[in-house]
Amino acid sequence: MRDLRDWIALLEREGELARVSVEVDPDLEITEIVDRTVKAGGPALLFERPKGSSHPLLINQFGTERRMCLAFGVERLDDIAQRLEDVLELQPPQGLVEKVKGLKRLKSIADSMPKTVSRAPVQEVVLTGDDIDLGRLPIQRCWPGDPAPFITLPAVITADPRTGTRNVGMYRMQVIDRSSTYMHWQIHKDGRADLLAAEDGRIPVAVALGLDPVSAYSASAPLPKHIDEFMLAGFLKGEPVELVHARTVDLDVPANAEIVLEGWVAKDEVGLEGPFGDHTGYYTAAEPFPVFRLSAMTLRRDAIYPSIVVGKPPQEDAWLGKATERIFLPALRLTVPEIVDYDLPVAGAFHNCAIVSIRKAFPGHARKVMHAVWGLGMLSLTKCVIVVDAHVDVHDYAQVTFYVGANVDPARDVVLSEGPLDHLDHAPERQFVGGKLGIDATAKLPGEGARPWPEEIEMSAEIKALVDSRWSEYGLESGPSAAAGVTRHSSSPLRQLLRR
Ligand SMILES: Cc1cc2nc3c(=O)[nH]c(=O)nc-3n(C[C@H](O)[C@H](O)[C@H](O)COP(=O)(O)O)c2cc1C
Ligand SMILES: [Mn+2]
Repeated sequence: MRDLRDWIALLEREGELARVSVEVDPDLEITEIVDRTVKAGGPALLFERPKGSSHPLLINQFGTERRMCLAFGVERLDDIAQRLEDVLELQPPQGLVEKVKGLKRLKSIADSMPKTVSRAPVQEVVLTGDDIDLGRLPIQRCWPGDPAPFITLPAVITADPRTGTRNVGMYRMQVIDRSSTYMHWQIHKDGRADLLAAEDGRIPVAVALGLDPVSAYSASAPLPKHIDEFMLAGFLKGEPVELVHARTVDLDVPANAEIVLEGWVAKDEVGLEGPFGDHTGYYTAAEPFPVFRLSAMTLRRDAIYPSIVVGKPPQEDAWLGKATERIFLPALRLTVPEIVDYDLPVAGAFHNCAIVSIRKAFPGHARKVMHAVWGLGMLSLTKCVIVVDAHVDVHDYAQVTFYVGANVDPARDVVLSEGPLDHLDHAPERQFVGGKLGIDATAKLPGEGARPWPEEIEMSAEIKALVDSRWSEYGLESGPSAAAGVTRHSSSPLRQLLRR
């Protein structure tokens, strides 16, 4: 998919899009409609007549697992991770066949690099000076306590002033007036680091709105600073992101975007951003953030404005987070190979809790993994880490609760540590730092100060096979697979809610 239009067409063909043709107010009204739609597992919504704007508004494009899979062209989100794993696990090839396979994989990386093009639909209309007007766009005010409209689904493009490396991040932007916004670069994020590295005190910034879904997702991906998020997008799409040079700043922008905002952010110009009804489920208090001053606004004549609402989970962003959880599993395993799987519960707003299963091999192993998680990229902000054994399904919260209850002696198996916390976490006494909780719910080894560990109850394979084969004789209603499925693969109510 090259652009948002290909994506909207696909959604429509798949029965995943509803058009709302009556006039609807981007001030709060859209939020309430979307909140109900997301919670009901409903379709993406294209508001054709947002009040006060001639541009349609697309929202809830990511709101279900099915749409997320359609966006990536996969059956299950785990299939995306498989492609990454193939590249990450690249070993020196043995025979000729292996060598050819290896070259193909390397080629898939080479083909991921963004390429520059000359045709740019996003520059059909170029507005500068007094013609710049954010008021043309149907920017939502999401929650009653928000003081202004916020741009919520942007891909914010900067370059590291020292190396020139591109960064793309999703950071909300509170509208100040027709040609300026705040830039919500949290303390741990790459965009802020680019600004801090500027020797002359300011950096050019470009904001792309309305991208193909994979490029839009990639702006939210927590890549290491020196990796360009558009390269990840190209790899995941299987075709490069097409870029064109911006009109008033020295940056490249997606040629097929719907809208691009160009401008500057300076270190010494800050103002009070917020409060904002946030993905934590609370209003984040007003805090100083830098101002983004527009030097140009370029767009397609009939540009479609993309938006998202965050709030008390689950909201649409749940599936952006789940995509990240799945896509980054191979990278996580590369550094901590004993990790089998992990789950970041949506209700834990992603940074509050991580459940990790490991192939436990030695005393203290669960503690090693907790500290690894607290030392890895954005996962380092995780407040609570629960470690379980390899056979436990980390996505089944009932199973996890069982082992947390049954296997844990709080006097021995709970680790209290300290470290950096998420920018938005309101609970710690001091912002940005506070406590960490580790719960070791693995079976304990003799070397870990446990009495002989009892055996878990499990029916023998022979009896299971016998009952399977005789099931129809018993005259019971549910089939053998259904009966067996209840114990082994039950999913948590939250996952079922998100699946609907
Ligand atoms: C819908 C949505 C809104 C977000 N808003 C912000 C934000 O306002 N500020 C921020 O620092 N991160 C925000 N994030 C998280 C960042 O996009 C994410 O941490 C990303 O990795 C940042 O890019 P970076 O690693 O290049 O800094 C948001 C994520 C999503 C999905
Ligand atoms: Mn980055």
